[in-house]
Order: sequence, then C-alpha cells, then structure tokens
Amino acid sequence: MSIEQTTTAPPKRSAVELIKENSRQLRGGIAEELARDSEKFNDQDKQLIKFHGSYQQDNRDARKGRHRQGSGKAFQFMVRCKIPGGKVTASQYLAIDRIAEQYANGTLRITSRQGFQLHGVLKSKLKQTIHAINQSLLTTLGACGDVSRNVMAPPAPFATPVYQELQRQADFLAQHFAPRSKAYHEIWLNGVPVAHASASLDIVDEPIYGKLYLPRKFKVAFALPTDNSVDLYAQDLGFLAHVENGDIIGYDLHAGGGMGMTHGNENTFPFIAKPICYVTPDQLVAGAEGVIKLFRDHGNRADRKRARLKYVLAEWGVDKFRAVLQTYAPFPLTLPKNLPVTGFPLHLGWHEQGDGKYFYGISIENGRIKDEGDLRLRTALRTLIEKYQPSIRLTPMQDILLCDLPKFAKPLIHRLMTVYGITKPDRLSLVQTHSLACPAIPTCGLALSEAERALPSIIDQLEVELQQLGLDKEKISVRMTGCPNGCVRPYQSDIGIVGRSGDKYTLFVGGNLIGSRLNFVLKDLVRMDQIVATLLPVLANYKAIRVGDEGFGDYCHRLGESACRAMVG
Ligand code: SRM
Ligand code: SF4
Repeated sequence: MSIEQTTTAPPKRSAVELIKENSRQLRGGIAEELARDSEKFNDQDKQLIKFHGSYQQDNRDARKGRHRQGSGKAFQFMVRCKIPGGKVTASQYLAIDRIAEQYANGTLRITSRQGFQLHGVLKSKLKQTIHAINQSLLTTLGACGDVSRNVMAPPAPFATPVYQELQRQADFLAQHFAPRSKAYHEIWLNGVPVAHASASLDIVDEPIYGKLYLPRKFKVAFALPTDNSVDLYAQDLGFLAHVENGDIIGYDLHAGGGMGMTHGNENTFPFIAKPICYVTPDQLVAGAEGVIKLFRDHGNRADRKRARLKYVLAEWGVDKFRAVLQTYAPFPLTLPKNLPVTGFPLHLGWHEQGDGKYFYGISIENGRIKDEGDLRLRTALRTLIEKYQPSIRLTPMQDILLCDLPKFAKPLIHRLMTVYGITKPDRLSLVQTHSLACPAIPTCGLALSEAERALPSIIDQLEVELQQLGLDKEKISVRMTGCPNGCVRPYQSDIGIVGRSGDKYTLFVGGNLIGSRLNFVLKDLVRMDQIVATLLPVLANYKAIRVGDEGFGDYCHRLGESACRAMVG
C-alpha cells in the first residue's frame, strides 16, 4: 500500500475559516465597505461584522411587496451589545434608548444572554450606531462571531459576597476573552484608518484565540445552586458556585452544553452540559482558558453545523474530555462535587438588596421594550430611569431589574406603571413570566416560523386553560423559537415550541424549570392554532395524576415519551 493510500487528507476547512484567516485580525474590507454607497456588505465582510457585534438582515415582512415591485431585499442590521451579567447604568440605558430612536426601529430588545439588541439599523447608520454605543461605555465587540460571547451571571443585585463575586468574575472573564485585535477601534471608533492589504498593520497577539479565532461561538455563564436563572446547562462553559458560610469556596466546572440543531439532521442535537472538574477560585481563570483552548484546538473547523464544543464532548465522553483538559490546565484536575441545582428565581417585583436599598423586577414580554397602543413600556422605563437613576440588570429571562432604589420609590413606581399601562409582575400569570420567545420573523434570517409575535396569543390561550384546570399557580416554563437553533433554550423547558415551517411547529415536553434535563418531542408538525389544544390532554392528565407538587415537565418525564405521545394521537 502506498503512503498516499494510507494517509488521510486533513478535512477541508469551512469557508468561514478562510475568511477569518485572511481577515487581517477581523478587519477584512469593512472600513472600505462602510465608505461605499450600498445597502449591504459583500459576503466576506458580512461574516466579519458579526465579530464586531452586528448581523446583516433584511425586513422579511417587506420581502413579498418589494418582490412584486421588482426591488430587492430591504437590508438592515441588528446590533448587539455585550453586557457581562447584564449590568448597565441608568445613563447607559438612556443612551441605548436614544440610539434606538435615532438609528434603529425605535425598540430595544433584552436578549436571552442579558444583552441589548437594536434592529432595523441601515448600513449608512451602522458606524454612528456602534460609535454611539461605545460612547456610552458599552461595547458590541465579540457580541457575535467565533469568540467567547457575553458572559452571564445571576443578575440580582443582592449585596452579598456571593452575588457580587459572580458579577465580578463575569466582568473579568468577559474582558479576558475579548478579542485583542485593534480592528474594532480602528473601524468604529475613529482609530487610525487602515488602508488595504498593503498597509503595515497594527497586528497584536491574540494569545487565546490565535489567528483563526474559535471554530464557532463559545458561551460562558456563572450560576448558583439556588439561582440557575442563566441556564448553566445550556452553556459551553459553566461555573456552578460552591458556597459555604456565605462565601464561594470553589466551582463545579461544567462544559459542553448547547441547544442548536437542524431538523432532520441527526448529527446535530441539543446537549446538557456535564460536570467535568472542580476548581478553586484561584484556578478559575486558568480552567476557563483551558476549556477555550481545548475547543480552539479540537473543535470541528470543517463543518460549522458540528463545530460546537458539545460535539467534542459527545464524541469523547467526560473522561477523555477531562484527560485532554488536563494537558491545558496548569493544576491537577479534581473530580466535580456534582452540586445539585435547586432554584430558578426570576427576581420580579420588589426585593431588599441587603444594603438598605431595594430593587424592582419588571417582566418584559419576550424582552421587547416598545410603546404600542396603551402599553407604553418604553416611555415608562425611560421615565422611571430618568427619575430614579437606578443601576440596571438585564436578566437571562429577558426581564429588567431596577436596582439601588430607596424604599419610598415603590408606590411611585406602581403609580407610573399604571399610568403607562404596565401590569405589575404579581398580576401577571406564572406561565407568562416563565415564558420566552426569540425574535424570529421579521428580523431573523434563519426563522422558519413566527415566535415573538406568536407567543403572546398562545400564552393567552394557555392562561385560560390552566385556570380552568386549576393549574394557574404552577410554574410552567414555555419557550418558543422560530427555528431549531434554540435561541431561548427551548429544549430544557417544560414546554418547547420550535418552528418547523410556516405555521407548523414541533412541540416538546418533559424538561424542567431549572433546565437540567432535555425535553422530548410530543408531536411534530403541529399547526400554530392547534398548539394549546394538543397540549390540553397532557395538562389535564397532569392535573389528575400528578404526584405531590410535581412539576409539569417532571410528570411528562415520569410518564415517558410514548405514554405522553399516546395522549395526543
Ligand atoms: Fe441565537 C443565531 C438571536 C441566544 C443559538 N441567534 C442567531 C441569529 C444571530 C440569527 C442568524 O445567525 O442569522 C439571531 C438573530 C435574530 C434577530 O433578529 O435578532 C439570534 N440568539 C438570539 C437572541 C437575540 C435571542 C433572544 O431572544 O434573545 C439571543 C442573543 C443572546 C446574546 O445577547 O448574545 C440568542 N442563540 C442564543 C442561545 C441562548 C444562549 O446563548 O443561552 C442559543 C442556544 C445556546 C447555544 O448557543 O447552543 C442560540 N443562535 C443560536 C444558533 C445555533 C448555534 C448552534 O450551535 O447550532 C444560531 C445559528 C448559528 O449560529 O448558525 C443562532
Ligand atoms: Fe432566529 Fe432561530 Fe434564533 Fe429564533 S431560534 S432567533 S428563529 S436563529
């Protein structure tokens, strides 16, 4: 046998890998493209602007009309801020609110990773938008792209060493894993302009990412056993704090969580993060770096659908993963303590912080802050924030916490909420406050079906049915996405509704509130107007035979897939 016959050629790298490699540290031709009078970027720079925090989209509602008129797509841009732990100041909030009005579509959206997104920005306004965001001391750098994304932490502003330390660590890791390339500064912040390839560039070292950055996105979060509102099990890297006597003494390091999959492609699947090892606080950064470097070197760079860390873990198993991680970690790895997660608080309503101040959590339906009809949420928040200048936390459940408030603020906040038509959190149904939807149509180019615009009416129907069944006091999580990519983590919830095609969805049940288990398919290709009717027999049976205070997902899990499916035909 010849050498040629025995040697397997290295797999072909994906097109995005080549774009990254030739990008001169994420510069590409973005600066030149911005100067060009056009509505969109070329294919290469369309990929690169993601690293700078923006996606090229088009208004999908306008597609048909424009097609009839013979005009092309209405291109526009989404701009995402990366906000570690969701912590923003009052002036930053007000700046984003102004930018949304001036350059975007007049709405703000809190994301499922504690960030802000603006939609509908035109290319001609993209530079001003990102520049203005940076002037408010927020950033969009690395909010998207093949790097470590926003680092999440439990958002509650409790004045305890534990909550404060998790926020501090989130800030630190976000900074530590931010790309070092000066491209962002040059392009958006009026740094030294870059002439094309011939110019001598200010190339800096990317000690963690190297020349090719990561094979794919990478997501980090911190959680507490009593507060897993960040959904630790969906993260590439999660730190579950071990608390003793009010202090963090270490963390169970989890790796390999992820949600995205493709309908009909069994090579893609959601995966629950696994505990890999235990790290002490002084080992945390090196442990995190080890996992990122392992991913950098072993992630799939040929097939982007298989490029996430979860596929490395699924292929290797925990033992091999730990052994390889050991080659990156400068300390001996010890086994995880397998700390159990028990809580998933939303932090809505009025709470004492523990330092004499208070915070107030306001539920934002699907994260969208807008004025519409009598519901003037955006004006209400702007007014409250101008008046009290609170510090602010955005939650992974797409809600907002107004923090550092004086005690006397409560009645005034309630009065203003009433004036602007906002329902107080304790008057909302539990199913609504525990629901999430992704933006989907009209902005998301990958959406197969509606989500954000469809979920409110599904929740309305569910509220009626749950009340009739006497289940309205149950916390049942419902998460809806317009495609199987799983942007609001629908595969861990009690009920998952995942866009399939047009008005048809795949229905999932059997996850749980704390997100520690994957759900399973109850029924495929369910028409939107049949979603609640399809769930009804399962909900009724749950009411009839639940054991103790068993949750809906736990009951479905106990019954099993075939028994649940038999109920819905
Ligand atoms: Fe996401 C892609 C929105 C959190 C998994 N996600 C997208 C894009 C950029 C669509 C695209 O690629 O063209 C969506 C933009 C829609 C729009 O119009 O704004 C989008 N993802 C979102 C947000 C805004 C949903 C939300 O309702 O808040 C979230 C932004 C978070 C942030 O601030 O950084 C968002 N996306 C998530 C999460 C949840 C999480 O991170 O905890 C997931 C599942 C976890 C995971 O990563 O596995 C998620 N998004 C995806 C995927 C699937 C990736 C995969 O491994 O297959 C895609 C598709 C892709 O990357 O190719 C995607
Ligand atoms: Fe778009 Fe799909 Fe993510 Fe929803 S889940 S935002 S439809 S990529």
